[in-house]
Amino acid sequence: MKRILTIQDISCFGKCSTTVALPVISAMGVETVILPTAVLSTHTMFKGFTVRDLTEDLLPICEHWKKEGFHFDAIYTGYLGSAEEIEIAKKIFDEFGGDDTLIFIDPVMADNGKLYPAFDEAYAKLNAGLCGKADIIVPNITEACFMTDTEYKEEYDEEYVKTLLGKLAALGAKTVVLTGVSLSAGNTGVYGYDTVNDKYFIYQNEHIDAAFHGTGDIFASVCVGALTRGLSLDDAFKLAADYTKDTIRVTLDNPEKPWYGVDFEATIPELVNSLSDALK
Ligand code: PXL
Repeated sequence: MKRILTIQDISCFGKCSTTVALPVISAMGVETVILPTAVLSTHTMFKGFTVRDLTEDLLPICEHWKKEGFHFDAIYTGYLGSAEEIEIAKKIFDEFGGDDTLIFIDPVMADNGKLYPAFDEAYAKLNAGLCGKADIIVPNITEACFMTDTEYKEEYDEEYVKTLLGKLAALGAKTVVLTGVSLSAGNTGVYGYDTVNDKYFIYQNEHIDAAFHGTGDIFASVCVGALTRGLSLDDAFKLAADYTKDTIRVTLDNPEKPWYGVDFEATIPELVNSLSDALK
């Protein structure tokens, strides 16, 4: 069985980061090892959350793993709480990375033109440095703008997207993928650039006009799970985009409308079926 290490926080309540990655990647038939960067009572979109920072535990945990000789087929980082944790993530890539370990980074820090409460522009630049070490990065347009000093636009054309992809590629990652890219009214999806094969790829599906927290984490978890199972970039991004969209649709049908996270638990069987079809 393949094995992914995911490095991100545990938000005890709120369905995001580790509490999404662990069940989703496990359901995709991949062993999921977690390295929690912090424990929060909820994610940071709630008011008054508590945080227990785990920065000083990260390297000792990894040293133990190194002694045990553990190997990871992929390392997936999401929300990292601080500049120091970005530096530690780099060390972990150096220790456990290699030709047979996919480094997948979702530089979680911003959305809708704004940084999340815990972050500033200096943090965004450090994240850009981390992204340079990746095989694949999956920022949204806001994150890409903060990392590349580009003006954020709500309305844009394909030229703007390609320019952003070029600037992201210049950071050093092998494949750069922008998420939440809408190229026509009513549609949204991904637009990627594979620098190794000098190839663009696009996948668009229906845009559902609703904002739920944690959808980026769902999307990234499915991508890294699918790539680790051996799907192509095109197939992995299609699976992730479709699953995320279907999960938002199902969540909208929930009369409780849980804004803090989507009902991915209800759509996991569909994910498992779609993955096994894609693997045929
Ligand atoms: O979903 C991304 C995320 C992960 N972890 C924490 C967050 C957020 C987004 O706000 O606050 C703690």
